[in-house]
Amino acid sequence: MNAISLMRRHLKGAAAAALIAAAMLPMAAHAGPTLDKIKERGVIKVGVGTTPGFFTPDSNGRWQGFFVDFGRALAVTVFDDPDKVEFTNSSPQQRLPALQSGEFDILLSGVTETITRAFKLGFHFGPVVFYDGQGLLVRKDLGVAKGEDLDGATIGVQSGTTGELNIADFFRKTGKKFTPVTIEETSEFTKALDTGRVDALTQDSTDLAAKRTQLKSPDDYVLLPERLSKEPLAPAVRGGDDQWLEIVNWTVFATVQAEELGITKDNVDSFLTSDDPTIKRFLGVDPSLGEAIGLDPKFAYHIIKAVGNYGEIFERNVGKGTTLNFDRGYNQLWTKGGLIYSPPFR
Ligand SMILES: N[C@@H](CCC(=O)N[C@@H](CS)C(=O)NCC(=O)O)C(=O)O
Repeated sequence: MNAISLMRRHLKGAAAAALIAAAMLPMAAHAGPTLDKIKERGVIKVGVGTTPGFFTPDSNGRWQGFFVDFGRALAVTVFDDPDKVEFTNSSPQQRLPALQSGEFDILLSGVTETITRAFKLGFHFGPVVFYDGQGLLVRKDLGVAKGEDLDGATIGVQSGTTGELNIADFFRKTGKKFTPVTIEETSEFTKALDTGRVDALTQDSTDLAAKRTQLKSPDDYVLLPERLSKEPLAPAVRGGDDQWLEIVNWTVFATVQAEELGITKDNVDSFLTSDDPTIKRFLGVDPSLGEAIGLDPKFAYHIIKAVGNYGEIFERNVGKGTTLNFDRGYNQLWTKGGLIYSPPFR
């Protein structure tokens, strides 16, 4: 028996009719505290790192990068303006407490979604935007081919990252010894390899690939192919504000759905006259979706127009033809063998 027929059985007349009517109303979209605060302030505050390709200011001081583009997409969803967003660098150690204390509305800084961060620390995560894994960047002259060969090595790890526990687990599991050097500052972390203070660095593999390009002699170092962990990197928000979390979720999904539909920054306008009901709903030509969720019905259209689809964001910042030259790998669409997937826009 469903909830409505149960209500009918136990309540009579007008009371039942009123309750049933209320149960069938769509959920009213009311503003949560984060969105209220953002609207009052006029800008979204985003905590980021400083890795080229992912988040880095250009020569004019304007932030660029893979995660930065999702911040701009969020600003489009909220303000229809990709510039109403303020990016601030914060170390991995500092950024979760800073999010908790309200200094940021969101972290787009390569935060790994873990159960400890969800339950013990009370954070919520949006969709995984980048599937990564922990790697090892080692001095070539050590002649090592895999992690286990680093027996007795000194390894740098950034404090406050998942890397700390992962590397300890790895050596415990393999029964080998290592000396950890825990470093908070990102510049010191990279320098530790340059100066020979450590034999290797461990961190998300994409971050290491980017940091390798910043070393004095990148060719003296190699990123081992092995991955020590799963690092699903996702937007992180404070727990307890469902509305803000859903805005983050559907902003990311809009970029994925666009790629799946073949909609790009350049061709999006040509889709406005499509007869396909899925495309009409997605782009807000049919406004019913936007009305139901309390957002501009054309929010997905504006996002694609401003930053492009997921694949464009990936390729522009870290893909083929960029310094990082990453393959899509797991970050390919599910229709092409990857893990990137959007729930339906309906
Ligand atoms: N994913 C790991 C590591 C996070 C992390 O350190 N991310 C990199 C970027 S992917 C970073 O912030 N590096 C330091 C920086 O960019 O300043 C975690 O959540 O603990």
